[in-house]
Amino acid sequence: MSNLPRSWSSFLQGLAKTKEKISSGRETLHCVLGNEAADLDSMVSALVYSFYRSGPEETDLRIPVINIPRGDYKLRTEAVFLLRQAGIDPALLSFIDEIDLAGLHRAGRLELTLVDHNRLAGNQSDLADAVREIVDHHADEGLFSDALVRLIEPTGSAATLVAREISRNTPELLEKDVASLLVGTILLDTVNLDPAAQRTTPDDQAMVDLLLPRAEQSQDDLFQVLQREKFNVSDLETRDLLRKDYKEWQIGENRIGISSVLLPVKDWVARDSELAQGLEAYRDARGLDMLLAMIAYTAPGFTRELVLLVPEKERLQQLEALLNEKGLDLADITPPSLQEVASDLGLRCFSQGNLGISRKKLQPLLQERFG
Ligand SMILES: [Mn+2]
Repeated sequence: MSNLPRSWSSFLQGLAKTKEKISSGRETLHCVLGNEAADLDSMVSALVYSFYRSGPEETDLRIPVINIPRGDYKLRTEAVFLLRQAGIDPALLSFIDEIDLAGLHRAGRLELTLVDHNRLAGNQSDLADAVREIVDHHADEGLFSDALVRLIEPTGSAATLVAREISRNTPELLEKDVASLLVGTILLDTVNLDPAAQRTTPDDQAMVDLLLPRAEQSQDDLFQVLQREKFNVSDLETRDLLRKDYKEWQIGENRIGISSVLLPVKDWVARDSELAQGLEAYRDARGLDMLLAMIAYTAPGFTRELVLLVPEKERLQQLEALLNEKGLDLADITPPSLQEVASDLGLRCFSQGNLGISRKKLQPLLQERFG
């Protein structure tokens, strides 16, 4: 590689300066875009591949773009943790609501690298002409056959492919913080290289072996802390808890939203004295006829709870009847402090004795009854 990039710290400084010029400038920008789930792999691969492919001049900088709005960043708690540990200020990052990729493309100013996906999201398919490079570990959909770089292999993590490219060409770039970002991502994606998870390839193993000494961290410690942070919702308020893992369907005449939540009802109530109002605000903002929060946690045994918010009395009764008929084994645990407001709003909290009914299983039951 002739274009030896600068150091990681000067790359980050460059990003800070470039952010100001994105909208005002006239030059072509090369953006490195992760997928729209924006998990840790997408973020780290975009960041580190941008670093690797940036040249020494400010104009040769590649810009990582995180494919979610900035307001959603705090929901990716494991990424918040790992990037903070690597000393990255999230202000340096460009999120999808902060950079007008379509506008840049119309102005002929956009070049794109796709990482951690090889097909553009539906609402981004207009950007196809701008795609120059792809680094991904999903099944190859055979698109962009003219791309200058087309590195698509089924490794456990896209970060493995990024690490392998760097180690082959410019291994000196794999300094401590860069190595720790990459290896943390690979460990999380491969469930700590556990063969039982069937996500680990020899390349993942080889990159972990290469990166760990540079990251100066123990494999098990790093994996455990990331795994814990992934489920650490202590910084999230009710609205964020509801939207962290949320799906919505129109089923017959019902608009139905189901959140998966990791916090027991009693802890949730203790943390948010306005929980009922928070749930209602969330339901109202999305125009839902039914809001369900499916709660699962391990303390110490695996436990499920279910929160229903259905303002229309008849629909609430229909829903409860369906759930009982399908054997969810519900018992009312609506906290006393909520009872008055709960009956006004149509809010019920239950323990769910049947641990086998997840959101994936419940949705078809709703479809069958209300569709
Ligand atoms: Mn991935």
